[in-house]
Amino acid sequence: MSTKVSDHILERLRAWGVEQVFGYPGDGINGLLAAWARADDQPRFIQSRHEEMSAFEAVGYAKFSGRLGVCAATSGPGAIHLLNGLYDAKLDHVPVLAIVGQTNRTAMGGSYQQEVDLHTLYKDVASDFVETVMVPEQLPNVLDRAIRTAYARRCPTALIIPADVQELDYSAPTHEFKMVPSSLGMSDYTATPTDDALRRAADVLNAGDKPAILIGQGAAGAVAEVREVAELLGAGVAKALLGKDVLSDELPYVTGPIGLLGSRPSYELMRDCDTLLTIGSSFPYTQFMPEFGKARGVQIDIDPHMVGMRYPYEVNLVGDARATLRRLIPLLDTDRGGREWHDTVCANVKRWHETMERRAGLSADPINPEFVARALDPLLPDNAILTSDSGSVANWYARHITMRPGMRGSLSGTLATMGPGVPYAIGAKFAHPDRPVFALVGDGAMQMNGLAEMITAAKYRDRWSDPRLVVGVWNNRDLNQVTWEMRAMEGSPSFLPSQEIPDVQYAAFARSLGLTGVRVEKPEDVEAGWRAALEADGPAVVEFLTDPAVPPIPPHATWEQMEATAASILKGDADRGSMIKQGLKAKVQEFLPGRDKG
Ligand SMILES: Cc1ncc(C[n+]2csc(CCOP(=O)(O)OP(=O)(O)O)c2C)c(N)n1
Ligand SMILES: [Mg+2]
Repeated sequence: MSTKVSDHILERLRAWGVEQVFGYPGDGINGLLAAWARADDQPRFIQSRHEEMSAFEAVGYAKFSGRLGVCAATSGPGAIHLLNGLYDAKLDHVPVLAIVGQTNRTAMGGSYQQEVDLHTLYKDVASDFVETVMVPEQLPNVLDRAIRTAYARRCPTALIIPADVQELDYSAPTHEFKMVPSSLGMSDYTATPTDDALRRAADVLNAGDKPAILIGQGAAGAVAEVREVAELLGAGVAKALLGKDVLSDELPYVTGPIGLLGSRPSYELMRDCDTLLTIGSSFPYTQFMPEFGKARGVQIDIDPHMVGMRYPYEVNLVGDARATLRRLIPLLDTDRGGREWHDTVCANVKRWHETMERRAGLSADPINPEFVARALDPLLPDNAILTSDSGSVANWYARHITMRPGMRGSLSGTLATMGPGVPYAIGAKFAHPDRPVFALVGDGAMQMNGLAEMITAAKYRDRWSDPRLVVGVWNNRDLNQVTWEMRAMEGSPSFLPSQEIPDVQYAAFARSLGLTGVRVEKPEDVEAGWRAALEADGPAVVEFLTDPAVPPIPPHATWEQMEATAASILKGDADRGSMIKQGLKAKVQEFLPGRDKG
C-alpha cells in the first residue's frame, strides 16, 4: 500500500511525539480522517463540539503539559472557528499547531464552496509560520518547521493542506536543486545574558532598600531561584495571573495577584517599592506598577521582543529565568540591612488574607460568590489543576485560591476571552489523566461554550484514570464582570437587555449526560456541593446560585472600604435593590476602579 501525504503527516506527528490531535471533521480534511482510520487512530483524534473548543483544548493541553498542542479542522468554517483559540495561544505564548484543510487545488481562486483565503486569514494569528502544502515534497519540512517554530517562539503555527494534496502519494524531497529535506527534533538550549548586563542588573538591585518582584509564567522553571532572590533581597513577590501557580501563596512575602483583579498588598508593594525586578511577565497594566521615577527596574525575559516594555527598566536582561537568576544570585549583596520593608510586606499579606476571609464570610442573596471559591480552597488536592474562565469568577480565582507547591492553574491571561474554562480543563485531563482538574466558570461562559463541551467531557471520561473533572458554575444570571465595569467606568446602570442572562439548569443538563450534577441554592450547602462533585466517579457540574450584587473590589480600595462597602451592600439595606437595578453612580464609584488611589 502506498503512503499518501495524509499518512505521512500522521506518521510525522507520531515521530514528534504527538499523542493526540484535538479536532473536528469536515470534507476539507477527509483525506486525513481516512489516514487516521488506517493508522488505527494514532495520534488519537479527540473530537470536540466546536472547532474553537478544539483550539482551546490544544492550548489547555499545551499549557499544562509543556508540550505542543495540535488541533485540526476543515477548510472554510472549521478553520474560521479555530481562530479565537489560536489567538489565545498567540497572546499567552503557547505552542500550538493548527492543521486545516482547503479546497482542492483545481478549485482554488474559483470562489468555490467553502473556499476562504486561509493563508491570508491565518497570516496574523500564525504570523510566525503558516504554509500551504502544494506538493508532497514540501513535507516533512513544512511540518517540522511548523512544530519547531511553535516551540521556539511559543506561538501558534498553521499548515493548510488542500484536500486533493492529502490524497496524493507521498514522495520525499530528494537531493536535487530546490528541494528542502528536513530532520526531526532539536536540542534544548539555554539563553543567558552577558556578564556585563548581569553586573549592571545586580548594581541596581543592590542599591535598593524596598525591592519588589513581579513574576509571570516565564518564571515557572525558576521557583527555587525566585525564592532565593526574594529572600536575599527581602522582597515581596507579586504574581501576574499567568504566574499564579509559579510560587506558593503560602509564602509570607507572596503578595498574590496584581492588577484590577489583584490584592491590596500587591498594590502597596508596587506603590511603595524603590526597586522592581520583573521575571517572565509582560503584565500590561502600567498603572499598577511603580510610578515612573520612583523605582529602578530590572527585567528578565527570554524573548528579546518582549523586554523593555511596560516600565522604563534600567536593565533588560534577555535570558532563561532560571539560568539568569542562577548567575545573578552570586552578585547580590548578602549583608543587607533592616528587615522593616520585608516585615511590612508580610504584615500586609497577612491582613489581606484575613480581610478576604471576612469578605467571603459575609452573607449575600442567596450565596456570596467569594464564599464559593473560599469553600473550595481547602478541599483542593495537592496535585489539583485549575482553570478559570474570564468574568468575575477570575477575581475569585485570583484572590481566594491558595496555590500550593505542585498545584497548577491557568486562564486566558492576555486575550481574556470568555469560554476556555471547560475546554482548557479537558485539555488538562489529556495532559494529566491522573490528576484532578477544576474549572471555575461563570454562567455566561457556561452558556457560551461550557455546556456543549460537557458532552466532550462525558465522551472521554473513560480515558482518564483520575475521574475528577469538577466544573463549578457561578450562576448569577448576569454577565457580571461587564455589569460592574459599566457601573464603575461608565457610571451607567446595568443595561438589562445585554447583561441579564437566563437561569439555566446546569446541573440538570450534566445529569442528562449521565454525569454528576448538583445545584446549590443555600450557603450552608456550598461545601457539600463541592464535596459531592469531588467524590463523583466522573465529570461533575456543581452550580451555585450566587449574588450578582457582590462587587469585585479593586485593590486600591482602602482596607476599610474593602470591608465596609461589601458589608453595607450585602446587609440588604434599601440601597441594594436600586444599586443592582440602576447602579447608583456615586455609591458604586466610591469603591470601584477609576477613583483616586487610596
Ligand atoms: C468572547 C468574549 N466575549 C465577551 C467578553 C467580554 N466579557 C468579559 S467577562 C464577561 C461576562 C462573563 O459573564 P459570566 O461568564 O456569567 O461571568 P460573571 O462575570 O457573571 O461571573 C464578558 C461579556 C469576553 N471577554 N470574551
Ligand atoms: Mg454570570
